[in-house]
Amino acid sequence: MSNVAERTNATEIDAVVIGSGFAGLYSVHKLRNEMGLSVQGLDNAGGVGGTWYWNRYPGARSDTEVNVYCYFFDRDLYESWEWSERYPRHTEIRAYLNHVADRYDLRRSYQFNTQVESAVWDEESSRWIISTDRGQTFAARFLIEAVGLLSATNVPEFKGQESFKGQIYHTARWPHEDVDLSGKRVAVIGTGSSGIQVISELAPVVDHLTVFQRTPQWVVPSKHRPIDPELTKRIHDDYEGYHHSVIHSTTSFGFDESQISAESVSEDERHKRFEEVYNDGGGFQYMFRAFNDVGTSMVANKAATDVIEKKIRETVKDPALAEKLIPSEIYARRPLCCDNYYESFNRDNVTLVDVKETPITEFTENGVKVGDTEYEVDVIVLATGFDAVSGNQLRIHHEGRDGLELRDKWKERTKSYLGMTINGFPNLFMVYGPMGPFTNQPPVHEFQINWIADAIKYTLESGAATIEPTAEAENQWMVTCDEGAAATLFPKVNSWINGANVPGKPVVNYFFMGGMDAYAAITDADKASNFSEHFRIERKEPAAV
Ligand code: NA7
Repeated sequence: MSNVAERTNATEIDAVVIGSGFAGLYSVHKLRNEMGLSVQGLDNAGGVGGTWYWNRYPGARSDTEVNVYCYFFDRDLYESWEWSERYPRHTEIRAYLNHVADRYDLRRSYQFNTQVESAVWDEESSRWIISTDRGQTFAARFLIEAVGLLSATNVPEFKGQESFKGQIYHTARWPHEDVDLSGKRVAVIGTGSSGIQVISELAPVVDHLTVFQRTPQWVVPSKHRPIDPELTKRIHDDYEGYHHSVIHSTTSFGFDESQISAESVSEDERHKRFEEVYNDGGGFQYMFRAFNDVGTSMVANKAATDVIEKKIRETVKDPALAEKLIPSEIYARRPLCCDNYYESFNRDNVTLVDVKETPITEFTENGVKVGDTEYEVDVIVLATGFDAVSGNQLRIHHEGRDGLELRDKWKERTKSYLGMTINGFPNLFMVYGPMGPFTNQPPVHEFQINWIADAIKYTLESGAATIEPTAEAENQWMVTCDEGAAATLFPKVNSWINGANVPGKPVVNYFFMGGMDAYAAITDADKASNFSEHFRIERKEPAAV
């Protein structure tokens, strides 16, 4: 038995991958099938899917068009899988990810229902010692954390929660068995992406829906429709070119981003263009396809919200209700889209309760109390979101070099280099970790995993023990990210994007907002220089294990 195995009673492995969503599955495929490494995948879910394993609430679907909400690494996979809808439901996304797991025989590398409890760096052997809630220990040269940007749930504590006699469901921990809500009185707390989808889906089904809204958000329709055959043909005719255009864009959402600023055109033209894109549907499209300065210019931003405001007033029949649904903040959260959202509030069986001024006081035996008013319900749906970006990483105890704890390192700021590597945490790679690009995820996961694979390959081929970003590189990256974010309007509004949705979490910048194209250039340059500029590569042989 080797030294490290003897000391730690661990199973030795080249790499541990945490997570089996889009990022985890491709990581296992890349490292095991393409690079020939031994890989152990771990996930606390009961099967593959990542966030889609858990998000099964009524109406749950991707609001990214499916032609870019999938893998690109295998053209045959891309072309042979037939999606049925432009914005796929959670069931279809899970079916796709299960198909991928089968097609590349990935399941045999995974152990599900397994929570990683800790990852501790062992200096002597240059290994990560990874412990699970099942009492297992792995000693891995490389640790890949594909734990999800939006996966760790944010569950507020409401006074009296335990006294409520009905059921309480969080959207991102929805039961696997069918939950029949027809004929029920249902409360929905939260009006973000998940809330608006669940509200629109449940309104026609339930007996009564009471929506508890703290902050209204700008919602445009998704204009759900079948996949455009023209677009499919265009992609098939120039697959490589299309993929290249996705990576070398700002947001990687696969549509033509505008090159024109709203400020440069007349008010009439602005209005006309926003109407046009609004009528075609899609939140990211509305923010990035109409003009290129909605996220940076107050003039453009106001022009964008003027059109949505007008639509809300046209749609919602009761003017007082429309007023309550119109946000007072600028358009600088993650943009939302959903069909029939505002229409739902015209229904007799839907009530909107504003909990901005008077927050929810408590849950009672029979429902939800706000001030002196009690709303009696059978079921409460918490659409209260996620401890985003860093939440899942911080739920694992990490100890890097010299006993440095990640929770301490990230107490004030979640620091990283490129959103993939952390100073003091050698051979640890995150997919879409903090300070990564603010984009559509699946194609960017693939891009990052390819980069990570190259970094691992370089480390192995050069006979090195470890690769780790320098403190200077990390600090400089933080400055780059912060300067980029400061040039946008996003820091002006509180949401999960800046950590403001979780009490006690640092309200800071968590993203590189300079666009995917720029990010690709920066990461490619590191690769081209053999990681020489921003990384410390220890060229000693790892200690005998
Ligand atoms: P979000 O977008 O974080 O939305 C959570 C919602 O829950 C939001 O409306 C919150 O209001 C509301 N909330 C949270 N806590 C409370 C309390 N205590 N009382 C009342 N209302 C509350 O999460 P989603 O799941 O909808 O979407 C997250 C991302 O997942 C989404 O952007 C996609 O990328 C996928 P607030 O705005 O904080 O006032």
